[in-house]
Amino acid sequence: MENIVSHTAAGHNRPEIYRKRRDRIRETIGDGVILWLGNSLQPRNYEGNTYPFRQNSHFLYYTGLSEPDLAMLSFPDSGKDILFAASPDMDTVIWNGPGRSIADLAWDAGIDAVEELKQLGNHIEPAGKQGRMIHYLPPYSASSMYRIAGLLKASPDEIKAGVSQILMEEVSKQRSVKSEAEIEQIEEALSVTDRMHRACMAAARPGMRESELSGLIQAIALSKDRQQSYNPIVTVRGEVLHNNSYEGMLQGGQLLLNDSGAESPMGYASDITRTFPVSGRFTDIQKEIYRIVLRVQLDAVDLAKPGITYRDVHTAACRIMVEELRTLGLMKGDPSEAVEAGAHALFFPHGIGHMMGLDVHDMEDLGDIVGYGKKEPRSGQFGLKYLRLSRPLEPGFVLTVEPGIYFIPALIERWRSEKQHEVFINYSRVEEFVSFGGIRIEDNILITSSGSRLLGPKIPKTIPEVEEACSRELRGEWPPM
Ligand SMILES: [Mn+2]
Repeated sequence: MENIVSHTAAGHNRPEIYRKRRDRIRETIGDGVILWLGNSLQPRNYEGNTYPFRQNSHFLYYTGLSEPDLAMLSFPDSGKDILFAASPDMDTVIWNGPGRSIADLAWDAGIDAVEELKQLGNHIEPAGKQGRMIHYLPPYSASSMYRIAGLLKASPDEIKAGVSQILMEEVSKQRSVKSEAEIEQIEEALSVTDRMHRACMAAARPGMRESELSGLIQAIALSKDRQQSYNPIVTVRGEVLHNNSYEGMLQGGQLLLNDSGAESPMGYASDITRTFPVSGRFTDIQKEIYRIVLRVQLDAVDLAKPGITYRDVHTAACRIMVEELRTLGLMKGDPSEAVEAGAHALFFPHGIGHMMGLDVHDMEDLGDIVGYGKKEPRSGQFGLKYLRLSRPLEPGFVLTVEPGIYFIPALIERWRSEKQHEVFINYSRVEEFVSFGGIRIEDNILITSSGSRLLGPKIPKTIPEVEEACSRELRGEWPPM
């Protein structure tokens, strides 16, 4: 178990944490050389005008270093690591400042040996000639692909084919179980996210634009020098699952869906969704649908514990949803059969949740190794194919629990015309809801030895809590709330 690290305590025991993480991965890999590439700045519209920098999460996990253009080699046989960084030239110092020295970076990461970045190839070449395996993870950006291809003198196709399966598996195993230090980071991120969501509920009113609320919640994070874990979804069109436009105008009677979360100082994600009435009061029919989503969410949280598969939690959640939708007359027939057939996916076309850590969809760059067992391929069924986590839960996993009910006009129209699942769906009743929008409720939980624990502060979630939070006034100080 790692010690709890406080980001305010000048990171005095950080080097030890990263050294231990690398010791473990070196021991499990056993031989060869592990190549870790940090990220580079990415151009926005020309090379000198870049997106805000975000470090590669694996590099962050094993070094804690968040500067661009770093690399590391780990040698399992000797138990050593070498950090590679470029010494700044005078132009860089003038335009970007001197930055931290390579020696300081290495010290913070607990690495004993440093080299100039341009020497990296000179260390890889002899290893390759000696026939030693070069382990690397799949590059997800074109620039990393280009760098690895150059270093290993191979084509992008060869690089894709040559990724280290064992490294992917061991990294996934190690990063899936969160330490206390990591949980502390996630809860720290959630404390900012709590304020983002409360401020959004308090500020929203008819006549506003979605962009004003999106700007407000991002300002709260930015004023604490935090990025968002992902592009926030702030929309009155909640049925568009990843709606990334903010041009909609808020109208009385509509619901606003806010799916957003700040990053922690060390880059950990948070991922929270709340849906609330623009006018501050739910209508009766909104209450009905909201109550169902909330019940499904609470029941799924209750079910999550070590040993149960997340696929079973997902299936149970879908069944409860169908039972409830039956009482509203939207569905009919046997709930288990309806879920088996995938009929519920008309209303709930995604999975119940995913792993979360340094990435909001933790380690999605490693593919289904993270969320699925070796003998369990992902389903191709509509809806179920978006279940990102299926495997048995273990203590230390951090997950999102995020059911939703959506009325997607194009999908309803398509299914109705194709007479899909007519035994389970009452289309004439569904038509009455076609302009309803969508509701999602999402929290982040930690799997404990006996069950689960909700992470972070309690963010308004029940109908009375949400209506109370909507009735508040934003306070005058900056940042609000
Ligand atoms: Mn999520």
